[in-house]
Amino acid sequence: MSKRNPEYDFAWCPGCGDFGVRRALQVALEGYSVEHEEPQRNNVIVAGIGCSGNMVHLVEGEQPFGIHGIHGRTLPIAFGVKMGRPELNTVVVAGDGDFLSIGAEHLGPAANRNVDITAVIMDNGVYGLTKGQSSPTSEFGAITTSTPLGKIEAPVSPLKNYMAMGVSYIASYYSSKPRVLAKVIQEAMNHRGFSIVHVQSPCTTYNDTYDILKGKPREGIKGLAYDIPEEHNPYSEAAALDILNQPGIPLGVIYKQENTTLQDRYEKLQERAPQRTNDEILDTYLLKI
Ligand SMILES: Cc1ncc(C[n+]2csc(CCOP(=O)(O)OP(=O)(O)O)c2C)c(N)n1
Ligand code: SF4
Ligand SMILES: [Mg+2]
Repeated sequence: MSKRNPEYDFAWCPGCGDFGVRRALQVALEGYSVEHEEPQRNNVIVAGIGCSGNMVHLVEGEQPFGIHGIHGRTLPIAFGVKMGRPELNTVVVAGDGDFLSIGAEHLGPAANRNVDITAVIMDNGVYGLTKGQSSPTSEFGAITTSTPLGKIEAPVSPLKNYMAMGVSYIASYYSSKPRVLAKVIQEAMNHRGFSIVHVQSPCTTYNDTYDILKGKPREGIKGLAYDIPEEHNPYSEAAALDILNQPGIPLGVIYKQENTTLQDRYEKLQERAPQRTNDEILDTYLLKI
């Protein structure tokens, strides 16, 4: 529980992957503030609803602004923040349920607009906060509280979906390596446009995937997670698609694309907009009979 927010009693279970993501996010926010010589309050965290969303109350140290919004609506809220205060570093934190189920409809528009927002997604393949229902990334056949006889849908492929929608920065990571994750999150914050850092963040209570991700090297069992080779060129769409078509969970930056942001285009539009006084604007609403 954050000392800064003693009125809240949010807590994560021991071993929850979200602790590692919190450490990484704190380091990235501090790093970003130092790099840009900005106060911490120029960072805004927009959180969804879920154990992952409780991040906004649990960040320690110097506090950024925080908005604990509505389930599935992190992107519209962050969009509003960015349009109103474009100078603020706006970061979404959400779970796989929040971002890929109820909130999925907002992904396409955000990618298409290339809104300058960074999303850090904590994927644990389950609805943790509501006690273990299946989520879009739960495996086919998964036995959960909402699928007692096994899930009958295939899991979605978040990284492939981001790519297909045109997200301009896509990274995939793992919560157990917070130092490396912090660097990726900071790079994503510096990316101009819509960036997503999709983090495997195991839920130790309802879906403990640590062994599946890491494997058991001593027993010769390989994990699903593997480092993207250093020679990978993230600016190549073909190379990114190649990685996405491999089995396993890639760790690293998969894709980057430099493009204008919605804010760039909006500023250009403002230059072309006719300058009017308030009276002239009001006048346009009057019925001329
Ligand atoms: C509109 C709305 N629908 C449903 C809920 C109930 N609800 C709260 S959190 C949650 C799912 C959380 O799963 P996820 O986003 O994966 O977060 P996690 O707890 O796993 O980090 C649901 C369905 C809600 N709060 N609001
Ligand atoms: S229920 Fe799962 S996701 Fe939620 S705090 Fe516990 S371990 Fe983490
Ligand atoms: Mg989840």
